[in-house]
Amino acid sequence: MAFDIEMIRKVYEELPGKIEAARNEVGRPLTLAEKVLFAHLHTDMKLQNFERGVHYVDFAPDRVAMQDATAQMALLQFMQAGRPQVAVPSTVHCDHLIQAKTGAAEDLNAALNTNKEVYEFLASVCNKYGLGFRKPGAGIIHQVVLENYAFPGGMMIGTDSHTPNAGGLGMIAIGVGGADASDVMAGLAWELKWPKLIGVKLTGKMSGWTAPKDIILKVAGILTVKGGTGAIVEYFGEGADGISATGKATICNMGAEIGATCSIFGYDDRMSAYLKSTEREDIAVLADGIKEHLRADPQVIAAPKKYFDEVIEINLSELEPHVNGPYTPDLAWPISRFAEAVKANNWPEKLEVALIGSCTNSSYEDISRSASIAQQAVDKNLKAKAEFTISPGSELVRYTVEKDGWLKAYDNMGGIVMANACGPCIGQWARHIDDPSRKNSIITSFNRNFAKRNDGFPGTHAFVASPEIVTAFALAGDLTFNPLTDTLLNEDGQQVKLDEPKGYELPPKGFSVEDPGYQAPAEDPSSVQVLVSPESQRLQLLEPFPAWEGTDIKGLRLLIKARGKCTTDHISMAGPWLKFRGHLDNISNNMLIGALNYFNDSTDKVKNQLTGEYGPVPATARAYKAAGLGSIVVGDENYGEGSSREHAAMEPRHLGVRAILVKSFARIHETNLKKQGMLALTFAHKEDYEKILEDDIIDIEGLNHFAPGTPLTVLLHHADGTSESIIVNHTYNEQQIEWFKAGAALNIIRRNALAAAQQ
Ligand code: MIC
Ligand code: SF4
Repeated sequence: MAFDIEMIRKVYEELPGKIEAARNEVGRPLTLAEKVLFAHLHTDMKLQNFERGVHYVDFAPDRVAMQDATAQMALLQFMQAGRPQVAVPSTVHCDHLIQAKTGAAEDLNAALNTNKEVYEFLASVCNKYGLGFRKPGAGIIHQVVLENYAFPGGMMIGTDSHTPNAGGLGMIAIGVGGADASDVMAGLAWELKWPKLIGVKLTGKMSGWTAPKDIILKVAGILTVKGGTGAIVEYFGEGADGISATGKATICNMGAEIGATCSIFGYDDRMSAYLKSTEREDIAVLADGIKEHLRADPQVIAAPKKYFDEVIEINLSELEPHVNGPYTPDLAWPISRFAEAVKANNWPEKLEVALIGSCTNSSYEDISRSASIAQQAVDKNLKAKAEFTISPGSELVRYTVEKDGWLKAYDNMGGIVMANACGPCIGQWARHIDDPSRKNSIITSFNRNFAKRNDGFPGTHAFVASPEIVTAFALAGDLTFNPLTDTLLNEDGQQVKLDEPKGYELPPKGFSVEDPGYQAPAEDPSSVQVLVSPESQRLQLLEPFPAWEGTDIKGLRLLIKARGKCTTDHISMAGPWLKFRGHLDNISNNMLIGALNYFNDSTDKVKNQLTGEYGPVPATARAYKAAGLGSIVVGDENYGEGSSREHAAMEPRHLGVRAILVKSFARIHETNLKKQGMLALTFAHKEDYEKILEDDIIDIEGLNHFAPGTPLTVLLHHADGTSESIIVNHTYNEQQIEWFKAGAALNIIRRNALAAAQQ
C-alpha cells in the first residue's frame, strides 16, 4: 500500500489530546508548528522549559524518506545498528543518480546500467529491513512523498534538505543527515533544538504571471540564505488559503534556501482537494474531522507578533514575478528591475538554456501553466531562442500531463522531456557547450544556483524563477526581456505579446499512471541477502571511526582556511561524484575541492606544511593522515549551507580532520559533524578568523572538561615562533559530547546493540 493509513489514524486519534494538554501546560494559544512539534515529543517533557533556539528536544517522527544518493550511507549505517526491521515506515527513492543527456527513455536505461550495483543494493536492503522502494523513473523523492506519504499534522525526517516540501500538506518535514535517519529507523529519538518561529502573513491574492514560487523568491530576498537558520517558517492569512497544495509545497521546499528548519502551512480545502485527487480521500476525511488542530489557533492569526519571533507580511496582490541570482538564491529581483540589473552587472544577456521541473516545481499546476506559454509559441508562431528542457517530478505527473496533451505543447516549442529525476538540478547534466570556460546564462525553475551546481562550469550564471517565467525566457532567449510588458518578434516578423499563463490546479480528468515504480518490502525478509563486494568502487562497508584519545588534541595542521561561501557543494561536490556516495574512501577524493583557499584565492590548492608544496586538498589531508597528524579546517559564515549530505562531514572525518572552526554553521551540517565525532566549533570573536595563518599548527584545549555551554580554547602556533590563544564556542549537549568521545554517534548504537545481543 502506498501509505500507512493505520499509522495516520493513530496519530489523528492522539493529536487533539496532546495539543490540548500542551496548550494548557504552556498556558497560551499555539502556532501550528508548535502543535505538531508538541504532538511528536518522544517522551513526556516539561514544556515550559523549551526555550526557542536553546534547548534540544527529543522527537518521535512518523516517517523517514531517503533518496538514493544519501540513502546508501544512511542504510550502511542502519545495517550496523543491529535491528531486524525499521521501526517507523520508511521509503527509498531513486532519483539523484540519473544523468540527463538525451531524453527520458535513453537516460533512464543508461542509469539502470551504470548504477545497477547501487540500485540492487538499495532494493535488497529495503526488502530485508521492511522499507518501501521507489525504482528509478518513479520520480523525485519530494514529489513522490507529497503524492503518497505526506499528511497534515504529521512529522517526517528525510535525508535531503528539501524534505520540507511536505509542509505543503501541513507536515513538519525536516532534512537531516543519514545518521539521524538511521537512528530513527532504529527506533531511537530524534533530537532538534527547539526552533524559533518566523510567521509569514500572506494577504491579497496572486494573479497573472505571479506564482507561488515568487513568494519564496521574495522571502529569500528578505531573509537571505542565513535568515531562516534554526527557525520554522509558518505561513498563514487569507493569501495562504488561496494557494494550491502543490504551490504551498514549492514555497516550503525552497525554504531550505534560507536555511529554515522547515516551513509549514495550515490545513485547508486546497490540501483536502489534493489528498482526494491523489487517492487519499480517507486521510482527507480524517483530517477534516480535526481541522482546527491542524491550523494555528485563531488568537495567533489575530496577533501574530505576540507568538512569532519575527513576522513578515506580503501582499500577494502586489507581488511581482521574481528572478533570483546569479550564484546565490537570495539575490532577489522583481521582474520589472531585472533587465536593469542584468545590464548594470554585466551578466550575459543571451540566455542559453532554460530548464523547468525539479522537486520544487513540477506539479500539474506548474506544468499546465507553463505549457500554456509553450502553446502560445505555436499559436503566435514564435520559436524558442534558448534550449529548453523539462524534468517532471514524478511518473504520476508525467503520465497525466502527457495524457492531457501538455507535453505536446513543449514538444512543438522544441523542448526536450528528461527522465523523472533530479538531473540538471544536481549537476547530473551532460550539457553541450562549445567552451565550458566562457561566461554564459541559464535560467531554471529549480531552487539552488550555487556556482557550478547545474553543469559544473564556473562561468555559468544560473538564475531561478517560476516555470512560467522560465518558459517565457526560453522563447525570448534574452535575460533583458520582461514578459509582462515586452513583445517578441515572431517568425512572420510581427511583434507579439505573450498572454498571462493559465493552468489547472489539479487535473480536470484526474491523475492516472500505468507504473508508479513501487516495490513493497519482501514478505520473508530472512530470504533476502545484502551483498557488498569488497572490490566494489561504488559501495564500501563502513569501518567504525576511532574513539577520542582522552586528551587535548595537539599539533593539528591547518588544511585549508576557506574564504567566503562554502556550501556542501563546495565541500563534497555532486555531479560526477554522486557515483561514489556509497564508498567513503573514493568520495573523499572530492573533499573541499570547491572551497576557495583564503591564502591564494584558488580552489583545490593548499600548502602541505610537511613539504612546503601546494597540492589538492584531499591529497594533502591524506599526507597528514599518513604521517599520523590530524588537521583542521577553518571557514567563514554559514559553513555547510545547502544539502543534507553527510559525506561533507564523513569525508573530513575519514581523512583525519579533527575539527571545523568557522564563523557560523548551517544547521544540518553542524549536526552531521557532531554525529560523526568531529568538533564543530565557532569563533567566539569572529575577527579571530583573521588570526589564522597558513603555516599554523593548532591545539584544541579544554577537552577534558568538555561541557555544554563552556567554550574551548584554541592555541595557534605561528611559523615565526609566536603563539596566541583564542576562545571558541560550541553547541554540544551532554549526549553530543558522548558522540564525540565515542568517536561517532553510531559507535554508541553499535555498542548498545552488541551489549543487547550478548544478554
Ligand atoms: C540537493 O538538492 O543539493 C540534493 C542533492 O538533493 C541534496 C542531497 C544530496 O546531496 O544528496 C540535498 O539537498 O540534501
Ligand atoms: Fe533533486 Fe534538485 Fe530537488 Fe535536490 S533540489 S531533490 S537535486 S530536484
